[in-house]
Amino acid sequence: MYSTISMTEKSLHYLELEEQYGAHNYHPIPVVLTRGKGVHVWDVDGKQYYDFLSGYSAVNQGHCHPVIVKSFIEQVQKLTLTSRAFHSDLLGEYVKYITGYFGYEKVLPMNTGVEAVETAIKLCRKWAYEVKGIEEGKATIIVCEGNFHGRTTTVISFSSDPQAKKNFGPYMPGFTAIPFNDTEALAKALEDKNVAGFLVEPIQGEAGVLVPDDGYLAKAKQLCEAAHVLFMADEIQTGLARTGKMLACDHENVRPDILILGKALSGGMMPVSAVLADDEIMMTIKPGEHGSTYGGNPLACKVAITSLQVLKEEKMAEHAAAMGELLRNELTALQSKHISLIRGKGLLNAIVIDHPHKDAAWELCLQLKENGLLAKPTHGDKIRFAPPLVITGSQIKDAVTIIGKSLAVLD
Ligand code: IF1
Repeated sequence: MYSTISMTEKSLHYLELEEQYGAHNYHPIPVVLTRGKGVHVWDVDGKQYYDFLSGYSAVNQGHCHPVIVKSFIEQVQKLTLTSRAFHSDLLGEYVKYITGYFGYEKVLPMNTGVEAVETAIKLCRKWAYEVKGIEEGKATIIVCEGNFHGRTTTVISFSSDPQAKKNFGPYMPGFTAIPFNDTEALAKALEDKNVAGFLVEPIQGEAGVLVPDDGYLAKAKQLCEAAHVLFMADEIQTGLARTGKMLACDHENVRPDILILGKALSGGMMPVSAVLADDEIMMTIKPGEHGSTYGGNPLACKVAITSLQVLKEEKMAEHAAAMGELLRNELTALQSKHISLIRGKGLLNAIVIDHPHKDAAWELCLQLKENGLLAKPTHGDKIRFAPPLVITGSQIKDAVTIIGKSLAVLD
């Protein structure tokens, strides 16, 4: 069943440079990309691919979206960084825009996703001590098994993935893990008076696009409210139109107490993340208590405003909903004996491969690459299908033809 991988000398050259001089903390699909536009990327030999990963949902707006690129270039020639020691004429405009966009009183700008998660944890703890009145040092945060929230030492402390965690201890205390999609377990965990917050991904991405039961988020939010506990949604991967709504929580009309955004907030141009909350929570942090050199820099502010505008103006949420349905229908119509499950919402989808060989999903991804489509396995037997949201119906059909053809490698 092993596919022969065609590697040109040119791509091998880049692979070898990475192999020799870069840390070995990744195991990428052997393709070397040099250009992207919309749903497509091109390798160093000029071969074109559909990008079915979208930088793990960072390029929802499509590669090098012309409107975002224009905005980026304008700002990069004008002012890029002031630090927060001084004001800029873009921070004010941005914070007004993004809070209005999502309906919160305040925003705290950061850079990477995990920094936003860390910010949410700090906010939650501060609120717990200064507003809720939990005894200092006692606050706990409930998280879900199978979570992925990033890679800092604190955040991996409550990961259930040994790969992410092993030999990186000692671990940060103060987190309790419960099963995902289990409101009874949540209700039980909330009986502890020292619980300050519940941190959850509305759909678990890294776990293999685990979509919870309808009503889970609404019920969880309700339980948190009753227990005077903050509901914190990590929408870094699920947010910004990816699942067919602006936020995945919108599917159940849930408004998180703390909303965490990242990735597509810059359309894939640079790391831009944000934490949104109302004053009762956000005003617990005072000058000098939290921040970041690059957080809220003028370039990020400008790019984020434009990235959010593009999502709305091009109706990307509605489009993702329609294209996602088409994608799942077309995948189902393949009737492949190698696909045991197709799941997802909007354009955040995954298939589960049913095959005796443990590397079958990896082999399929290599074959997909040969046939012009890039995707990556997660947790062994799952493959995520999450193209940029600008994909058209005929491109979906074309891509599924490639997937169908590639599945033959598993026969
Ligand atoms: C890598 C996964 C995806 C995230 C959620 C926070 C973060 C992420 C829900 C942290 C980041 C990325 C990280 C990336 C791979 C990718 C990933 F497979 F690891 F789990 F998307 F599913 N919350 N996810 O998904 O954001 O600090 O990276 O900006 O290589 O680690 P970050």
